[in-house]
Amino acid sequence: MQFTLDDGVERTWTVEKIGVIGPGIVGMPMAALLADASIKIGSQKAARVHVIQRNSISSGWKVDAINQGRSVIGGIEPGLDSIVREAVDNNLLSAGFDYSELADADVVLVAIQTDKAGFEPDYGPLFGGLKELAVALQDKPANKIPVIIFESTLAPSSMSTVIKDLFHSYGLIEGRDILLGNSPNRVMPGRLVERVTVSDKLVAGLHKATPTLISHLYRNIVTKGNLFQTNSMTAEVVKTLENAYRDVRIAFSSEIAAYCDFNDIDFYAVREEVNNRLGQTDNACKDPNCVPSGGMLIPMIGVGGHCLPKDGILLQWRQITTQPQPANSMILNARQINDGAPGNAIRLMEKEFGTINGKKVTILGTAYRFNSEDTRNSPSIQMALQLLEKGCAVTLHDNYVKETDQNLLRYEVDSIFTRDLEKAVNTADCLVFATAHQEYFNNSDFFLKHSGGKCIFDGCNIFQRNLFEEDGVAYTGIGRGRKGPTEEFLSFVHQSFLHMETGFANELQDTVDFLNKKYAHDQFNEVDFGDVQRLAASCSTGCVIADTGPDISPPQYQGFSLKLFDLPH
Ligand code: SAJ
Repeated sequence: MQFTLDDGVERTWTVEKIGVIGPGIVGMPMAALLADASIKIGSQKAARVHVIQRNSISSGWKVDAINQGRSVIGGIEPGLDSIVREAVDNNLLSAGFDYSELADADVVLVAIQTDKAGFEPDYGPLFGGLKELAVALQDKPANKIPVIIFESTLAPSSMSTVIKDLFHSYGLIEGRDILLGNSPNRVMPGRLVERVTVSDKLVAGLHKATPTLISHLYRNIVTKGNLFQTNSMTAEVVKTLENAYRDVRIAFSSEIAAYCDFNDIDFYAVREEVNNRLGQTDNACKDPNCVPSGGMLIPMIGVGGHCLPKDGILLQWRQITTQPQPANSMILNARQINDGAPGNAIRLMEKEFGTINGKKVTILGTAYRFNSEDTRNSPSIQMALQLLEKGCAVTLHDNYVKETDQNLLRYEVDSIFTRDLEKAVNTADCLVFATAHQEYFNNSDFFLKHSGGKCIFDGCNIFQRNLFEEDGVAYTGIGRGRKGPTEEFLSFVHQSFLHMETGFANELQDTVDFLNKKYAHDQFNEVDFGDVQRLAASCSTGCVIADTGPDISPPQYQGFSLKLFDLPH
């Protein structure tokens, strides 16, 4: 494949060595799939993939594991173990600690976790890795222009400012010595291989040649999804808004469910009907392992994981830190609402079952998502801490999570954690289903058998009310009211959702205008709102961005309107 940069020289693209920095839930499947695909670009030899891992106490073991042909990701990950084994057996995949191995790489994928610190991105670990990469690339062969692809989530404008500047400070000039690109991951624990293979993916860069090169490479592994080419800042905006909008839609549903629970209305009937009216439906009301993608999402005991709690902040970082007054933001409101969810779940339990103080409570599911070992920002841990404060004897159960899990240790809940289901259930007065692991919903008979005298709180839409109530067991859960909704209420929820869609679009348009004014350094790098709508719609978990509209008062129903809309004007 030929490509041309600003010097006008026509070059042939050759890919014989691919580096992948950070074998986590993003880097591990990407490395394995790229190696397994035996990619030949500009050479007769299949490209070899070399993974770089920091030599830390918690993760250094991954190097040996990969070199022995083992995936380093726990939980149920269909396909991943065998792909890693085959790629290592075929001598196409290896791992090590030494960044100098990447000096002659043609492509480097960066899959180091990014985070937020207050209202700013926390690029500590990312920059640690990039500095070592930059040092290694100072010894690159003169004729090579490595393409550095960020799979990591970046706050909008990062690529054209802090990241470009970092490489520049090591004498590596974008568009001359290196090409900076991004293809933000859309992975999902439990479906890592499937997501890369079938999902649409954004491929972007600062130079217009870069997305074409990345597409050419990724076409080998994204075999059933589309690759959408764009500029870096658009990809940064789309990536962060997808999760920010998910967070907003969960907050929306959480407020509606709280109203329903207070008034004994069946939230799931409301959700089905309103999503029908919106034309944004899914199967998640009935299937606890269906990833919700309809308009209204499903409120649970909180919003965990690494991405949703931070990406709204990353999206608005530049505005928040530039403007003197507090930001006028639905995205920030949603954060507060969702952070309050574990406490709301406890209040709902107490409303139904009476005071919980001093009781023995077992939380089933410690990972933040089903069938996974991932405990990052897990609401189960937050709920456990709040229950401990109320004097409860708390047990956390999870068969996927390791006893040495870093978050169990960090929050000092390792001593109340067990993988023994029978023990966890038998000792409890109250069972809280927090994560819809298959192990739980395939075992309803076990829970029925052991639920005598206990109360059951369904915090993750795992069971239907009648399953337990028919056996006389005290059961409640988020959104499990008994009455069907009135037409007036349905219409209010529908109108409120439309109000939220427009409000979110208006907020996003402001962000796009702000970013363009300050950070789009040429026409190629400008963000177009229509493009953002089009690219967000390619997210497989549903991300319909409405058109902007007039700023009008929020709908009300018998004096109730959503806190999500309480924006200072
Ligand atoms: N949640 C709800 N209700 C819902 C959906 C989710 O309460 O209806 C909660 C979950 O229980 C969990 C949290 O939100 O605690 C996050 O779960 P998630 O399934 O929305 O997303 P993640 O964090 O596992 O992965 C997201 C994914 N984004 C989307 O689905 C839009 C994934 O595609 C991204 O690759 C990933 O973030 C990432 O790395 O950014």
